Amino acid sequence: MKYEPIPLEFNRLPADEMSARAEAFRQKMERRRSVRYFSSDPVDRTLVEQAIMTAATAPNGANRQPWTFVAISSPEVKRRIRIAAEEEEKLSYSNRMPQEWLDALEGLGTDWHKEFLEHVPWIVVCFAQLWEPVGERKLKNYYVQESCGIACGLFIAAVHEMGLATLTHTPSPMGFLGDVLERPKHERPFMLFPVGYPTEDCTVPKISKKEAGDVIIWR
Ligand code: IYR
Repeated sequence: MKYEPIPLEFNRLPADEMSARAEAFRQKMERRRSVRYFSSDPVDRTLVEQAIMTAATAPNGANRQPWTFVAISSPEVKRRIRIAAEEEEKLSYSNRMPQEWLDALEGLGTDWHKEFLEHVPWIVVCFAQLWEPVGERKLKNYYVQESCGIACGLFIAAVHEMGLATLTHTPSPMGFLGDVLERPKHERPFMLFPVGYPTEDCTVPKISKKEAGDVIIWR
């Protein structure tokens, strides 16, 4: 595939505006929190579409865009997802997760209960396309994990920017999502996002993020 080169639309900004935008965006992203208590207040479908289509701008391997996003508002489907996710999580928390992992999560207060999957107005599931069927052939995709990871990061930022909340939820194993959502064999569930408003009395753990000195090495 040969793509025609076209001029890049790029405007250099004045230095002071660059600093101001960098600071403002960082402050905005620092206010993002993973939310586990969602209101059932409705959220317009167009907002969900905007967040997904922002995700779909992600840089990705060979521009194959190896993702499908399933956006769920059906109460019946949300209920099926909750039941299946809680079944898996119950087994994980009681049998499958080693003590070291349980210890790492202890302070965050998570457990197998996932009521939010039923209460929240939307669940969005990102599926990763490992390959694409082209007639009889399987066309391999590249850097699928990285591509979907970047897309999901942009999705999270978009949801935050529009004034909604989400959570990266990866019930493990999550093969049931392919069955419940009737996805084809070449798509694997990658990440699940409840999307909505936090409840009025929503709390979040008082965690902190690493300082620049602990994150960056300059050379
Ligand atoms: N998937 C489980 C466990 C879990 C694992 C990690 I790593 C977290 O940061 C949080 C939860 C659950 O959703 O409860």
